[in-house]
Amino acid sequence: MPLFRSKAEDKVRAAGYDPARLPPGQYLTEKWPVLHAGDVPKVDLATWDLRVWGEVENEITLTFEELTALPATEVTSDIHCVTRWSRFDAHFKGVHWREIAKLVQPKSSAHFAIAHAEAGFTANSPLAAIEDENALIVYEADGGPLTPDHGWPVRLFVPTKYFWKSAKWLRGIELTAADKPGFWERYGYNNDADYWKEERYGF
Ligand SMILES: Nc1nc2c(c(=O)[nH]1)N[C@H]1C(S)=C(S)[C@@H](COP(=O)(O)O)O[C@H]1N2
Ligand SMILES: [Mo]
Repeated sequence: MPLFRSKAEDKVRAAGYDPARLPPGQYLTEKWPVLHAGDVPKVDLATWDLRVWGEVENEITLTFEELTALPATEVTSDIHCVTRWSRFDAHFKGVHWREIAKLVQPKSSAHFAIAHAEAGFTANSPLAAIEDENALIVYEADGGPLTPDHGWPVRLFVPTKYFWKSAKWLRGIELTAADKPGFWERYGYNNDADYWKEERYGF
């Protein structure tokens, strides 16, 4: 799609960004679209917790207070959705995996991170993808708490993959030895989801 590509790149240039930041088949949007299956869950912070379990030495369950008391990290990174919109310089604040890893001590057999969200939603990534410098367990976006639509109180951000791997309404992270395709992956989305390779659908 050379014509689409050049128009999309022109828009990126006009917005003052380097067009090399736009993965193939994507276009830049200034908005932050809302996308998910099902309804926005009603979450009660008083009973909310985040469990980390599986191939770890110590399983943990953190309350929202305990999570937000851990050292915070701020990340500015680009979002690329499989439906072709990209949003540049999204700003997230939250807890980096390294802080969680100190508490749970992943075993050497831990190769995959399965994000578990409200209503049974799951999303799988290699553990390396959530160890990425810019990956984050997010509780603030663009300078304020997440909105319910975008995953309040806590969502995941997996910067190296299409955005469907970034589970909203996160409730747990399970470390596994073997991969376990998540909700969208079972629906036909590509398991690897590398936006530079346009791994959108199928295998
Ligand atoms: N819990 C949950 N998280 C989810 C989804 C979902 O259906 N349920 N959809 C994913 C998809 S397909 C996308 S594109 C992003 C959209 O996030 P946003 O609405 O904040 O833009 O959330 C991802 N996280
Ligand atoms: Mo999506």
